[in-house]
Amino acid sequence: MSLSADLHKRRLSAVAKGVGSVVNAYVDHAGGGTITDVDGREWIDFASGIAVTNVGNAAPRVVEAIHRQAERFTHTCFMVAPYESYVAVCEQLIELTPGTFEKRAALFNSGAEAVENAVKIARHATGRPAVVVFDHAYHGRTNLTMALTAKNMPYKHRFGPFAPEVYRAPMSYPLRDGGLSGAEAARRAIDVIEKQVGGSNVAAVLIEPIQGEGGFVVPAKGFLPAIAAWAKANGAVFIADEIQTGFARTGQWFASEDEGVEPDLITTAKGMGGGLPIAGVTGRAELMDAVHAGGLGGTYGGNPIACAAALAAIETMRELDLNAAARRIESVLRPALEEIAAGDPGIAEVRGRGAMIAIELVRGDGEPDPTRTASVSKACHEAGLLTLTCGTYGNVLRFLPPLVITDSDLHRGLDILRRALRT
Ligand code: PLZ
Repeated sequence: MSLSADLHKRRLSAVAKGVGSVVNAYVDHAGGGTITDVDGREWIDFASGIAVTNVGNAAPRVVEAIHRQAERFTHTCFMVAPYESYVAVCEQLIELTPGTFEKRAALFNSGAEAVENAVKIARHATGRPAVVVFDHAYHGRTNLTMALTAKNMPYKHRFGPFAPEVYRAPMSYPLRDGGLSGAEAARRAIDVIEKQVGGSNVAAVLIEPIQGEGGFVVPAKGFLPAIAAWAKANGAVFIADEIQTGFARTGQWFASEDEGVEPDLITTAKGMGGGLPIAGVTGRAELMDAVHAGGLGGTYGGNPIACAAALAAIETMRELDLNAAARRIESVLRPALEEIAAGDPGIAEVRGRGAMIAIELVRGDGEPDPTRTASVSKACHEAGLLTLTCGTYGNVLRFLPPLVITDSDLHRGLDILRRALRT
């Protein structure tokens, strides 16, 4: 029996079944753009641990920073005895997020926790209850964020009742909304918000600038600015969930920048920590500082080792210019995928931005094809390419390579994908 098979057997009698894994191979080590399992099998990594290892796995600066910090102290709790690196991460968030207005930041452990806190802050600052989210949205698995997330299986099924005062508006999804322009799609969403919620009840409008789990849905140009403008005009907080899109993933520090949108609050996690759990809420000082002292926090939020890793990850992004790297990855992946799509009627669209690119698979009648998507993904895994699926209909194959991946690994990955699509 292989070592992975052995570990898998142990897992089945120790780990709860509700926790899934994409592959049943157990990792021994990973670096840059590859992952090697305990049997010595190597995968080209087009997943980045779901858009986390933007700086690569075990990135040298991150590893060194973790070592150094672990020797000084591992934990004091920022709410008990504060330390510099927490402040420094907040300074970086303030500097890197769009908007030149006065900002503040606060640190948490996970994306869901950041989203929860952004909603808490928006409600507190506005004194209003309602939160508007969109079709296909993904914001997490905690009780409030399950309510914010759209898809039932596997995220919400039988886990209710969910938090109240969450309202869903239609998303701009050009492939599936008849090609509405951004302005038209925004009009449609705003109509729902105004008629079904009422502008003056809305604490926050929360949106992923490019949807992640929901299918790498890129809204039509003009949609995000129109929704942000509506929020502003109605005294609602515009929150961009950049947990998946942030930190150089799309070729800019944040995807909101693409259309010059300046969110009131931005949630971040994943890529910011270079692999360690850390998350943030960053935004307008008057909103962030509206909350009473002691109103935000948690035992581990902004843990010193995670802060050290985040500072090193951000430094790596700057020094290696990973925004440019993400654009270079797009320049390799997009034309190759478009060429593949041109010869494959089952691929309805190639979309995304930077190193966040996907293909949406459909059947002959144009309906979503989750079956083929799952089998292509599985064929990729068997041939040594780690890919992920996503989408409300499970018919989107997404590519999220680490931004330090080499061109040769990108091409090797594309070759595996081509073969997997043909079989
Ligand atoms: N907001 C936009 O993408 C996490 C979740 C995978 P956490 N996405 C991956 C899964 O099946 O659990 C995500 C996201 C966006 C929020 C989150 C939540 O971040 O760190 O997983 O809590």
